[in-house]
Amino acid sequence: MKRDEAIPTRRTLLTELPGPKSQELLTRRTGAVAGGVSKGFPVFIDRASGAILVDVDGNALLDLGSGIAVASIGHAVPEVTAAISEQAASFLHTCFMVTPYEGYVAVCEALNNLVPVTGEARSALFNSGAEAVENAVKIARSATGKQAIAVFDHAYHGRTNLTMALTAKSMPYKHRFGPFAPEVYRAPMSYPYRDGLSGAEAAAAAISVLESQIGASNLAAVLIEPIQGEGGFIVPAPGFLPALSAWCTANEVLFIADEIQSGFCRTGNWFALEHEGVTADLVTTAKGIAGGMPLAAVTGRVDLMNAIHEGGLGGTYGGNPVATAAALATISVMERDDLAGRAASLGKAMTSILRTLSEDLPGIGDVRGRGAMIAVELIQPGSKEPNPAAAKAAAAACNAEGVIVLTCGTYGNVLRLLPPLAITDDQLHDGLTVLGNALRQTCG
Ligand code: PLZ
Repeated sequence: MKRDEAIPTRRTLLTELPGPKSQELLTRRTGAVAGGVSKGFPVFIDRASGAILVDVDGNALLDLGSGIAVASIGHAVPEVTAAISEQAASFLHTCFMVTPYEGYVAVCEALNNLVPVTGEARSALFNSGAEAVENAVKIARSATGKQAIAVFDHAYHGRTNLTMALTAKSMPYKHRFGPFAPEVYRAPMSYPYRDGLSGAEAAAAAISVLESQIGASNLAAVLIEPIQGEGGFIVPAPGFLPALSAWCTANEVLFIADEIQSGFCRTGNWFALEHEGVTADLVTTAKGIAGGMPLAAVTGRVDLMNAIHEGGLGGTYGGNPVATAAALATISVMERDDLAGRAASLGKAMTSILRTLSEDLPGIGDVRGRGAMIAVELIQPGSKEPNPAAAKAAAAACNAEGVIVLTCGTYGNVLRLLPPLAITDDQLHDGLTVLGNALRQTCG
């Protein structure tokens, strides 16, 4: 496809998937790329716009994954690509720690206004989600003088050594990669579909583990995804997050929210914590923040962020000028187009179609999520036994039709939808029709 040819707005397949050019590239990939990197769906992408990805064979695919919740404002948004080009033409890098520039400061100002932190906030910028989580833990330990960190069942916080310890699932993230960082403890997560507990009951169970197995005087912070992402789009029962955060405050334990997947308009609010009126001492963000450029942040209480000795936080590339320019453009598009509102209405449409479908399909155990972060959990009919084979088959059936959907979950039995918030109503309905057919074939 020529560069100047318009990208279609509808899903259009010209070949079987993957097509011949993608297959050639797959062969090259096998000869060049480490086998440990996930293969996903091997269609090689040439260009993209909005919610459409065009592959090297000219197939127009519908993206319901946003590169794992990154391209939330849509692919190749002109305001963002223009900001990137302009910054690239000015300068690419100085290292903020060596000679600073305005973009870094402006992103921190925006974050301090937007992120639900308790009281006045300060921010620091990094490259990846895992790096932000590592830094939040460093800040919490240094500011409190305590070492233990509590995380939850089904949690995902990254793949570096400390964040592997924080992540719950062994295969594929931790398998054979130990030993892991010490002073990490795991508490039960509120998982309404599986534990049947109210938010207050689930919080009491978690708090009892924190008190008996760690003790507040040893516990620097409780780290939690307000809606778990990789773990299965688990939305805790109402009241769970407020009860945990209240216990943290009462016991001088920091409450850290990992909003890396749930943040930046994804759930129908700027941040998922807002659904329960909770604020946090420290919040990690990444993914949707910069429209596709690698950028991450820790935003937190000014007294905590400023408790760290000068030089204690940083890195060569953190808050790179091009990434910060992209973030500022991304945030202004989110504000201008009320993408949080759009996420809420996409969520209503997805939930109502999937709930209707689940009435006919006993293999759908649960439909859940908030805003444009919606999932179906697949089970063996008549039980709650996870059915990962059905999730894999349904995702493969969608992929074969040119609709990108992702799976997740501790048991691998959850199909998740993370469409770009720029998706049109027609595109969403097309994607849900394909998904509905796939689910009918695989979990009837
Ligand atoms: N915290 C809540 O969702 C990244 C991981 C995909 P990085 N999730 C996608 C994979 O298989 O590696 C994530 C997250 C939450 C932290 C992270 C880590 O963010 O930018 O991938 O390091």
